[in-house]
Amino acid sequence: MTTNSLVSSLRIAAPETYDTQELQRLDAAHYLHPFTDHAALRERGARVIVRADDVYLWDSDGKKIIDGMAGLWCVNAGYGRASIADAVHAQLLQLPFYNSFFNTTNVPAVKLAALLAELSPTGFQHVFFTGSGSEANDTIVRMVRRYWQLAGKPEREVIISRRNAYHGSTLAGASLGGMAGMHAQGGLPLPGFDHIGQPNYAEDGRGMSEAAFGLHAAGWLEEKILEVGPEKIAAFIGEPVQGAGGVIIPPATYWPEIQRICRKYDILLVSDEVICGFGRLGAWFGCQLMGFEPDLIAFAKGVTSGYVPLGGVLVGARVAHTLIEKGGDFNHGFTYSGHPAACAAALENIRILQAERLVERVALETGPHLKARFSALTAHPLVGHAETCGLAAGLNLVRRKGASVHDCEAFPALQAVGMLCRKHMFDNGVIMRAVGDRMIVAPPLSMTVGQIDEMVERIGVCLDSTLEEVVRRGWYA
Ligand code: PXG
Repeated sequence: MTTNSLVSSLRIAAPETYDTQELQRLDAAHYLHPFTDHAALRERGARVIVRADDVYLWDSDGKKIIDGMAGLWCVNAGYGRASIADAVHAQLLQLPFYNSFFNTTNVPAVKLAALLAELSPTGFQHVFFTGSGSEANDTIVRMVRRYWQLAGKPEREVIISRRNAYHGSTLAGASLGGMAGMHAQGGLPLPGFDHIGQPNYAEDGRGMSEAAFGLHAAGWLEEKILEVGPEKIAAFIGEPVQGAGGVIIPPATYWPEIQRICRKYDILLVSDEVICGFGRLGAWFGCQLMGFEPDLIAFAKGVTSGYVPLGGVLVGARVAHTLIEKGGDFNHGFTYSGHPAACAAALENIRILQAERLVERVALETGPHLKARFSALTAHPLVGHAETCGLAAGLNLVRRKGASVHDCEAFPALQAVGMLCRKHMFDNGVIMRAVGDRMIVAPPLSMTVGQIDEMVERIGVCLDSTLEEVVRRGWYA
C-alpha cells in the first residue's frame, strides 16, 4: 500500500469513524510532537482530536470533551465559527498570498493594522506582523536593540525577564523565557538575557501581605538593574499574568512598581500578551487591567482565535517614532508577515469578540462566575488554594491543607499528582492543564455560565477520583 492510500484508508467508514490505532501507529512512527517525551508517547498512543464545536472537542473514538484550555490558550471565540472559515476561504480565492516586502501591502493587513491601532492602549499606532508568538518576541529583541542603537546607546543590550516565564521556543524566545528545563537543553539562555524571580505570592510571600510582596518582588528588578549596570539594560519583559508558568497572578502593587522602576532607569517595558491579549483577563490587553503602560506588546493566539497562525508586535510611540524617523531599513521580517488569509481571520475574529461583547462578558459575567466556582472548589480536601483572573484560573493540589496559602503541604514532586489528576480529567471528558501540581483552565471566552458550571462539576468529580487514587496509594496526609 502506498502512504497516500494508507492515509486515506484511515477514515474507514462514515465521516466520524476513524481507525484510532492505525492513526496512533503512524503518529508515533513519523510525527515529532512539541514538548513531548516520544518514547512515552509511543507507549500510550496520542489522543486523536477530530472535530470541535463551541467549547467541545471530539476524539477519534467519538468521545466528547469540554475544552478548559481553549485549544492552547487561543480559541477565544470558541470553535465552529463558520464566518471565520468563510472569511479565510474568500481571501484565499481573492489573494491567497502576497508579501509585504518591497513597497507592497495587502488589504486585510492594512485593515487589521488600522483596527489594532484603534483597539490597543493609547499611544500604540503601529504593528509589525509575525507568524507566531515566538516570532513576535524575537522581533521585540531585535527591535529593542535597534532602538537603542538609533538612540545612541548601543551598549543597552541586556533584556531582563523572569524565571518560570514563557516567551516561546525560538532561541530568543527560550532565552527570554525562564524555564529551567528549556535552558538545560542546548546552552541557553544566549548572552544578553538575565532573569529575576517571579511574583508568586504562594511560593515566596510568606510573612508578607500580598501588597507588600508585590512591591518586594518588583524590587528584584531594581536589584538586578543595579547589579548588571543600568547603562547596559535595554528592556524588561513580562506576561501580565504568567500563563504557561501556571496562571501566576501578581499582586496589584507589582506592575505599577515595575513601571516606576523602568521609568527611573529609562528602560523599555515590554508586555507579552500572547495569552493575556484579546480578552483573556476581561480587558483587551492585560496591561490595561494590571495598570501599566508598556512600550511594546507581543501578541498572537487570541488575535485569530487560533483558526490560522498569526502574531505580531504592537509598537508604541517612543520606539515607532525612532524606528521610522531615524531608522532607515529595519532589516527584519518574515515571508508571512501580514499574511492576507491570517489577517482576514483576525478581522472576522475581532468582529465576533466585539459583536458578542465577549471581553466585557469575561469582566462582568463569566470571569466573576468562574471565580466563585473556583473559590468553592477550595472546600475539596485536595485543593489548597485557587486563584482566577478573568477566564484564567489555577488551583493547587496539596497533601495537607493549611489556614493560608503558605501553610499548605505540597505532594513530593516525584509523585506527579498533577499529571495523575490530568489523566482523570481527560478520562472524564474535561481538559485541564497541569503545571506541577497546579491545575489550570483558560477556556474559550465564549463559554457560558452554564458551561462553566458543567466544566467545574466535571472538575469536582475528577478531583474526587484523584483523591481516591492518592489515598489508595497512601500519599494523602
Ligand atoms: N509568549 C507567551 C506568553 C506564550 O504563552 C508564546 C509567547 C509563544 O507563542 P508561539 O505562538 O510561538 O507558541 C507563548 C506560547 C503551555 C503552552 O503549555 C503555552 C504556550 C505555548 C505552548 C504551550 O501552556 N504559549
